[in-house]
Amino acid sequence: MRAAEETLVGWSGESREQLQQFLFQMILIREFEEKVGEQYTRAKIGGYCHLNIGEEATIVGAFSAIRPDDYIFTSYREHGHALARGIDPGAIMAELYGKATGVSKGRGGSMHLFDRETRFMGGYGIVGGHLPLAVGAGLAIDYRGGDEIVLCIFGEGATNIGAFHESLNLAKIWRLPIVWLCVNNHYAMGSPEHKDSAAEFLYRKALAYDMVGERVNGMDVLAVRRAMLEAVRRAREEREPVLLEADTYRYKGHSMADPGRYRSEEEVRAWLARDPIPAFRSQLTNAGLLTDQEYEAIVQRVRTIVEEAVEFAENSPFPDPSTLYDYLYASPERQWQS
Ligand SMILES: Cc1ncc(C[n+]2csc(CCOP(=O)(O)OP(=O)(O)O)c2C)c(N)n1
Repeated sequence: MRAAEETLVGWSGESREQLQQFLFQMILIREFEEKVGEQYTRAKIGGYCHLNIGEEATIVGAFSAIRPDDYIFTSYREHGHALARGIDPGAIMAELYGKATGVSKGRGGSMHLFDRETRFMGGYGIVGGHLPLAVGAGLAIDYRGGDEIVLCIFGEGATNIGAFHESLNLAKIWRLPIVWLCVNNHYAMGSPEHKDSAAEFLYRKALAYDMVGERVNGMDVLAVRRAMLEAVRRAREEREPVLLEADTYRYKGHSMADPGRYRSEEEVRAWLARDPIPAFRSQLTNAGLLTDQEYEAIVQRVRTIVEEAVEFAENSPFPDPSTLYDYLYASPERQWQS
């Protein structure tokens, strides 16, 4: 089997089980998100809702390279990030439904998934707003003398926000253990990247802060994993923050409210031809690391998990109205009374 594994482009020692686990996670994200889209159109899920469909290889490759005690800060497009972190799909779906059993107790919704146990520090709706928070976490790690790292994920649109530049600057000055992962899906809502950014290659923005910047094929799970393993090593061992740009695509609109008409059919078709899931499946099959039966079993397992997640969300209660003011720093009730 070793010989077969060595025929796999980008292979760096992962076992057959681990490689199949990556495929499982990618399919889980795809099918979970497709179900979310379906339940949104049935009005089971409300509010803003952004899907990760197309970005699965970037997500799974990135999360495979970090430790359970590392911290994660991410944007509103984060259902797949939470799944790759190993958070219970039922609790994620319940959060999207606004149910009390959700990861954020039904108070956050799609954009604000949060799970302290897995150090998943959110889900943030303000573009680039979480980057300074990642600096704060990096500083806390440094202050305590820990060896965890922070993985901070954002879209390419966020690299044009002031907070991006301030955060990278501070991270470098203070030598904080942060991997900045820019998920470049080439559109910030309806704006193509070249209309928002003066720099053509976003990873080069790292140069302004004497930081290592690198671009990776975000449709190739093993390529992302390899680049991330090196970025994480640098951050953890050398206290060097790194900017990694993953070149990827979102197959759906910006959010559920966007039909995505600003992209040509040819462009979407060209990216669909690079769909990371069938590509990884055939890579594994050709290397003798996946049989058709094993593939079918993975798909079946995913479908059961997604169905169970929906069932759990459907059967869960909404938060009790009497708890409306729980978890707030200040109670509006008391302010009204005074
Ligand atoms: C500070 C701020 N400005 C504008 C918005 C509205 N907005 C929401 S998402 C988005 C696009 C961001 O694109 P990108 O950072 O590339 O991430 P993607 O949605 O592609 O994952 C914008 C402009 C916002 N949420 N916050």
